Amino acid sequence: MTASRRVEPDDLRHHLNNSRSQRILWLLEELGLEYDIRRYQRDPKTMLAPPELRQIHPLGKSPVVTDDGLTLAESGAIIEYLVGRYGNGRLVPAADTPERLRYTYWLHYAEGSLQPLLLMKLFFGRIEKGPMPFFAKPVAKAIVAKVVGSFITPNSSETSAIWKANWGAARGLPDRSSRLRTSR
Ligand SMILES: N[C@@H](CCC(=O)N[C@@H](CS)C(=O)NCC(=O)O)C(=O)O
Repeated sequence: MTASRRVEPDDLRHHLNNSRSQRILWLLEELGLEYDIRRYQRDPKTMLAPPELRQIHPLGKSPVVTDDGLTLAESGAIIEYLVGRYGNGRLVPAADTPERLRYTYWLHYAEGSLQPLLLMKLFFGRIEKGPMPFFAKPVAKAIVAKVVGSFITPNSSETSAIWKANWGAARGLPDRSSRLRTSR
């Protein structure tokens, strides 16, 4: 880890507990940057972010960073910004190479393909356990079973199989998912 920048006092990361912003903290550490953190706590009942986070960015989500007067949300955008501005060529493959395309693919895959399925799994898993009149329970259970069985499980199995096959290949193991190889 090399320290490459002294962050000004108003440069901040806005950290919501138990959230994706952990990944940005990890990246800031890898880049050896100094930074300030402002902490926010989720509402323990709804698990939503507190309203103060909307004063930083209208979406009111985490992660969000403030740097040099710029406020930026969205994990992938923040990662590209930090690596591009402070990485000095580290942590990113050279432009216009198959490796760079692979990097871009997986960066977007996390939020674009994988995370929506994980969230659906989480939320649908909560429905059955939530409070509801006893007569509504069988209906709720049937709806959850239908959505989980016909959409969430098949999609998440396929999505994680592709992920595992590709990361195995990245570690020198056989790549069984040729459909996702970058070709030029
Ligand atoms: N796609 C966005 C998702 C941001 C997001 O939904 N963050 C969650 C935390 S992991 C959040 O702020 N949840 C609180 C809320 O929705 O009120 C990203 O990757 O930055």
